[in-house]
Amino acid sequence: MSSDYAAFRAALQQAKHILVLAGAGLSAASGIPTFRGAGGLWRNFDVTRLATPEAFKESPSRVWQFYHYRREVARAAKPNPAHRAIALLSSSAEELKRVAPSALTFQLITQNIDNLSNRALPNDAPRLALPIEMHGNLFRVKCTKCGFAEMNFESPICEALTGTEASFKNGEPEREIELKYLPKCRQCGSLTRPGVVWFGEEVEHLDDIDNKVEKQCDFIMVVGTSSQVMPAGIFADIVRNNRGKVAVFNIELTRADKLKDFIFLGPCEETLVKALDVEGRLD
Ligand code: BV8
Ligand code: ZN
Repeated sequence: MSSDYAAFRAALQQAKHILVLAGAGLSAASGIPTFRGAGGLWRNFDVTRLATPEAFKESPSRVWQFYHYRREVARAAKPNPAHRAIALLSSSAEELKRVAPSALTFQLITQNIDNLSNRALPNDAPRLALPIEMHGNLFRVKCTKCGFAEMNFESPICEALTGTEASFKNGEPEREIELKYLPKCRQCGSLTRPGVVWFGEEVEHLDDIDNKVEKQCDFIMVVGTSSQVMPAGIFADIVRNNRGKVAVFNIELTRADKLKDFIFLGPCEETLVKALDVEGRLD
């Protein structure tokens, strides 16, 4: 196991199919609270009362207030240098060639729903540069009846949610919002839900991810994730079992890190930028 940047870069020169698996730590420097670390989101809120289909069924009002709060936090946040380093290699063939001359593919798979990796991309980025958002996106809404889904960046997404983020910020008792005032489907008028993957729901793009992780990847960077949530938590092990290289970028050691080839302990907004040798190249 090494934390030697030169050795990392030398190994990256040989890589053909590169994956980045990102978690909440990628967005920490942008002010988005992580889940399990100090001040973590789940520490303050009971995940089962908020991020499950049962929670939404029991109280769509409470769950919508939770996601409205997180939409507003994400909207006010900005991509940080780690988002921009990944976006650069995802969208610029020459930048990718410079650090990984043998690379045929470079793909971000993110567990984050904050939309910051999309915002870090240049406006004219090719479709292939887009991240695989395996847990969905805060700014997507999905109809509970007809399945219609679309991106919705309105702030607030509906009048009744105005100012409710304060109750999450200051721990005030949440409001009880009547169903008829919650966000509605533009197509059929039924109740919509946040377009995210809740616990107990299947993650998105699983076939594509399985193919990339199982059959192709020979080099994975695991950035800012505690690797506690499945199935994302086992991708690095799969790549390792297929004799691929694994590099971890985290501020602390997580489970089974000893299996990894490279560990860079520190804030990924610094370590990842240095490892990918893109300092000074992020506009
Ligand atoms: C599924 C969207 C099956 C919503 C999320 C037992 C009981 C019940 C269920 C299970 C169980 N065991 C396993 C499961 C399955 C469950 C699961 O894994 N549970 C865990 C908690 C045990 N998984 C699921 O339910 C998944 N679905 O299994 O479906 C199925 C199959 C077929 C058909 C139907 C169903 C779905 C999981 C998706 C859940 N949705 N998010 C929302 O966000 O509200 S998960 C949520 O956790 C976020 O997406 C988050 O990204 C993700 C993972 O957490 P991390 O990203 O790792 O964040 P964390 O805070 O933990 O760690 C941050 C890390 O960053 C830390 O290590 C920290 O040190 C580091 N860091 C901090 N700052 C920095 C940094 N690193 C570098 N630089 C920094 N600056
Ligand atoms: Zn509908």
